[in-house]
Amino acid sequence: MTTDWVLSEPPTELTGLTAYDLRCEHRVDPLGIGTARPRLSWRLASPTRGDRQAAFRVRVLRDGVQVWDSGWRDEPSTSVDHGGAPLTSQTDYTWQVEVRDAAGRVSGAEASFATGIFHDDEWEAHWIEHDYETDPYFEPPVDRAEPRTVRQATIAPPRYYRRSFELTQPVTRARLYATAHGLYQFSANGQRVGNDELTPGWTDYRERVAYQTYDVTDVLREGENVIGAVLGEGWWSGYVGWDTRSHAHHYGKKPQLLAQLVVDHPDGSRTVVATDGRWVERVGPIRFADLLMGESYDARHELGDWSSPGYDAGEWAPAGDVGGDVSTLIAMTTEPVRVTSELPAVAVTALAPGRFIVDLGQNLAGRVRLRVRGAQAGDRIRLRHGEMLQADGELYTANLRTADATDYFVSAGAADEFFEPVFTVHGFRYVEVDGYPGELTVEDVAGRVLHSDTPVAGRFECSDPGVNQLLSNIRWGQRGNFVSVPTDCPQRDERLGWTADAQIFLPTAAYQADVLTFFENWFADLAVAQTDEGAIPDVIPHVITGRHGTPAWADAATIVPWTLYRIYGDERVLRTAWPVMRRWVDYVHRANPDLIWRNRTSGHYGDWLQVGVKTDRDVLATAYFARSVEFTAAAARVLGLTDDAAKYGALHDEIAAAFVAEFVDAEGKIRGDTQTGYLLALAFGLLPEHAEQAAVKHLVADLERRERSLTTGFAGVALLCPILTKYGYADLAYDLLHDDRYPSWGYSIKHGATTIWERWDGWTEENGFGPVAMNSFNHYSLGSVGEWLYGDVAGISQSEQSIGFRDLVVKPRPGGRLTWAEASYDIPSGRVSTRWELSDGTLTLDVTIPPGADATIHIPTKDPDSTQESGRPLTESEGLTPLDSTPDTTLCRAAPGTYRFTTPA
Ligand code: RAM
Repeated sequence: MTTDWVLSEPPTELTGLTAYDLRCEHRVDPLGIGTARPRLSWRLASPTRGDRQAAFRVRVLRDGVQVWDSGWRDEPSTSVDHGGAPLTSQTDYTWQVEVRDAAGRVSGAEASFATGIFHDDEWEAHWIEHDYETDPYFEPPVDRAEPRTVRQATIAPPRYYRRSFELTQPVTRARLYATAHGLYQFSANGQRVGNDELTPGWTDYRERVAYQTYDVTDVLREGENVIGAVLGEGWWSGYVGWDTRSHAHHYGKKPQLLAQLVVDHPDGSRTVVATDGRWVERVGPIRFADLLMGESYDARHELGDWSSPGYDAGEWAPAGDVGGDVSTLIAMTTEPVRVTSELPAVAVTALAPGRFIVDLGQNLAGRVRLRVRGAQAGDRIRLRHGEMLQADGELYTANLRTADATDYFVSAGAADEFFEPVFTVHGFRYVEVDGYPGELTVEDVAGRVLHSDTPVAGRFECSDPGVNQLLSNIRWGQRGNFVSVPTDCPQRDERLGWTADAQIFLPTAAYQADVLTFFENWFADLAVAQTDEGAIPDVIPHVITGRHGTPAWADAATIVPWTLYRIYGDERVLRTAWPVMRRWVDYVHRANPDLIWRNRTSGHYGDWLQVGVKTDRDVLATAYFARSVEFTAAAARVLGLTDDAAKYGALHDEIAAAFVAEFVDAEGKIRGDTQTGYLLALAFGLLPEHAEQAAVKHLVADLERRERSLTTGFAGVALLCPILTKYGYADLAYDLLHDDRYPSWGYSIKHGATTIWERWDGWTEENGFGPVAMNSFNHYSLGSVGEWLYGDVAGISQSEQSIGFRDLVVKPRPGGRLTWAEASYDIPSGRVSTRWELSDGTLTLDVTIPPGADATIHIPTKDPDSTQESGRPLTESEGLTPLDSTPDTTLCRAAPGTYRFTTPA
């Protein structure tokens, strides 16, 4: 287990300005980076108020010899691109950062990274596969008794590959570069290599196949060595999505493996062992594996020490060598999927002899680890996974559609056996264990939580258990759906990178984890999927044909890069995305010269899964058109593209004017008169002032008319609480937050939700389970309210002009049932924390601003003049500059440091 997905402790016992959390390409000590000019960054902490980085110096070293020195730079920046000669392929580097404070005191920190394989001609590896010429393609999955509802025969059993080789010299360094068309897990000399799961992850394999780099120095030795891998189908050739035309085999018909082991010896020589026809292969205990369908493991077919020296592989067959085309290979640029937590079972209920329901207490994406005691050889145990139970206590699986989510374990008859599948992942809270010998107990089952191991970046907690549960559900929604790509759901036959879901949830996701490289990687797939005309498919990676250019979905093309840039302050994101952004808005513009986006709206889902009302589709589309053009103009400004900035800036204003002319009536009502219509217009800044006020009035009136009940779907819900708060109706936002009537977040929580549901009516008292055709209980989209919890309730956000949170806005909003709330969040330059508490008529607000940022702090108060900081008037407080306060807010500007404000509440 790598992390338990909690925010790390900040550095302690500081004596002065300290650089910590060094990253190369935004990753900690990465191996196998793919660029010769990596981004190097660090965070700052200091025990001293007002402390800042006056200057920094970065050096890059190879074997202790300096290859680049940035020289001292009098800048507050906490990141720099390697500026020396391009780095060398397959080489280890260390790098050091020194930071100097205003008083001239210097401190430093060190980290490392290694480059990957930069040049195609360095690859000696060939793709290898099972030789289907000499062996029938399909080996029946003997252990899966049930006839399949779908074309199962396309899935072949995973195969084991191995290669034994001699090393005649000691090993100074050994790196394994590995990937697959399919899914792989490597072993060397009897040990598993690394702890990554579902490698190489899902990318648009037609263009980009990521290889991973592992350090295996300590595993190899002089004499005989063995490396080997088990290879499954995964996204390459297994079931993905629901599209019956091409349910499986999206990229290829059979899996292939490619790997290159590079061993350095003391005399400077190198041994390379690469996949080729000298590898041998065979089937083993995994008889069937598919991401959607599940896995079958027959312990009677275990291969013993198959990846160890001295093993007799006489019966293994030569692997088929299909050549060395490495044109699609790229270095892995983001954290892989890992098992990040293990959850103990909370309850086991016997339904019949040998048949049990296990409750893990949490809906999650992953799989179980099962202990089997006292089984006879050949006993078969079936595990079915589901998110909910039916009223009769049986597993609810109707919402899985054709995803079987069923694993099988066949015993070899040993006293104690363990089973955990390798090449599948399920979305579930409950497991039905059928065929278990004897009594199953909670000790026999654990939930293994799998997701992309994006570094945790934030935490939020408050006095209200319901709100904490909501936050927990949002976090688990993120964990369950950030599985290599941002998916809509982890359980049914879908699990696709729906673009609207991703762009809507991104701001919330970024408060909880560092998702920069995760989204950069996904955006690279978005870029390759852009059509010649400029449209963006609805799902990325692009595996569902015929749907592209949908309002709010395709706009991920502009929203994702601009949002990433704003949050992480890395211009490279915009440079890469620029052509995609421009081509996307030009596509919409060409089809809609009158600037109302009515044409080429593809499937047009509107404000998806609204309840009771339908937001006008042209309103939604045109608002998004304006938004995309606004961000395209903004990107052009950052990139110094003056003409484009002017052109798209003007276009944006014209779209906004067209929006008003077309949709806003004399009373300021927006066509359709729905909450989402007003929210879009307000949030995207489309209205002149008088219309803005009217829109707020109509929005509030609609909520009041409905007894403060929401009607928003995926698009509108993200804007609801932030916009109400912005316009002075935080009390309404809190009412929605605490509401537990249908439809609301609280309604699902009242009924036991541990994740965010796809639909407000996923389950209702009146109708029970919602429409079975589409009813996921783990969808993050409606969880986009998380942004408001961090940004407004705890009060951590940035000013409109700010990039990378350098200009923080600390503006907590005590309200609702809350008596306290707190959050911490890792911005690029360090950690921000806020905590407010109401007690005995006093509001106490604790704030920590890291070096590298400044903050405007808004302290809600009954009496602005009596606000104090650490018992002193603000004017006497070091690091603070009082600003003009309003009757209900004390305002000040704060330098880095830790502050405690108190004020009458
Ligand atoms: C559903 C997905 C997704 C949504 C699309 C329109 O199939 O689950 O959440 O974006 O439809």
